[in-house]
Amino acid sequence: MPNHLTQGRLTLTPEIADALAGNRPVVALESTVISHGMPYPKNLETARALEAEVRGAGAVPATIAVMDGRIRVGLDDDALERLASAGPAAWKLSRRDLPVALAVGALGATTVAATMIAARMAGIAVFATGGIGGVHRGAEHSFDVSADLDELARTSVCVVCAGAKSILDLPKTLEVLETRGVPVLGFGTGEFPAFYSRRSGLPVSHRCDNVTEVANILRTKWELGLEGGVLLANPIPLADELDADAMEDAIGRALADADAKGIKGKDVTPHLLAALERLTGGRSLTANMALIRDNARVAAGVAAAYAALEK
Ligand code: PSU
Ligand code: MN
Repeated sequence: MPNHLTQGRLTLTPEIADALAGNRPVVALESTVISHGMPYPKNLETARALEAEVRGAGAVPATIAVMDGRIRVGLDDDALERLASAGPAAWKLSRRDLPVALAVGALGATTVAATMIAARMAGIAVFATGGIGGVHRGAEHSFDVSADLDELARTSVCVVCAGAKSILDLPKTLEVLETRGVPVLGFGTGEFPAFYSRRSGLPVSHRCDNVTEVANILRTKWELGLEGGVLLANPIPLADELDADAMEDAIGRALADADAKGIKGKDVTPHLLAALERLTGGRSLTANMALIRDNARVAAGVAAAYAALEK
C-alpha cells in the first residue's frame, strides 16, 4: 500500500488524510453491515453505492475495517471485495475485540462501536450506518445490551442511523441513551424511527429540521467538554417503508427461531438479520439498502455543515 498515511495503528488513504487536513467533509462508514448484515454480492453493491452516495453529496467516504494488523480508514476496491466476500468469516469487532483482532492480524469488520472508535482516532466527526445495536428484547434475563450504547455515551462522533430495528426493545434502548447522556435527534421528525418504519410512537429528545442545526448541536456539545456521541435518527424514505404489522410478525418469528437454536452473544444480531431477510422474501434487504443510502446522504450534509462551522 504505497502512499498511505499511517498514524499509530491507523492507515488512512491519501484522499481521506488530505480532506481531514484541509477541513473538508468526511463521512465514516461501518463494515459489519457489509460482512454480517447482508449477503454477498448485495453487500458489495451496497458498500459501493454508499461511497458513491457520500461523494455525490460532496463528502469523502471512509469505510473502516481491520486488515493485516492495521485499522484501515478508507478501503480501496480490492479491500472492499475482500471483506464483502469473506462475509461472516470476518470477525465482528466491537470495542472488546478491536485490540485482539489487530494483535493477531485477523480480518475484521467494525460494528458501530468499533467504527466510532476508529473515526474518533482519525478525526472524523460524522458516521453513517443503518441501525444501531441496543437493548435486546428480554434483556432483563439475557443482559444483552449492545456495546454500541456505551460507545455512544463516551466517544465524540455523530452517528446517523434510521433508528433501531424492533428486534430490539426500543423503549429500553431510548432509556439507556437518556441515562448515558446521548442526545437523540430526529431529522425532520419528533419520533424515533423504527428502521423499516418511519414511526415508533416514541419521542426523540429534539427534532432538527436542517443539517446546520445538527452541526451547531455537535459543536456546542463538544465545546462544552461533554464528550460522547450524538445520535441523529433519519427515518427510512417514505417510498421504501415496509408494513409495520407484517414486519412485527416476521420479527416475532425471527426471535423465536434464534431462541429455539440457542443463539447467544454477538451472533444474535446477525442471526436475526438473516432470518428477517428469509422471512420477508428479501424485502427487508431492499429496504435496508435504501435507508442506509439515505443516511449516507444526510451524513454528508451534516459533515459539510460541521466543517463549515470550523472554518
Ligand atoms: N443493526 C442493524 N444492522 C446491522 C447491525 C445492527 O439493523 O448491521 C450491526 C451493526 O454493526 C451494529 C451491530 O453495530 O450489528 C450490533 O451488534 P450487537 O447487537 O451484537 O452489539
Ligand atoms: Mn449483544
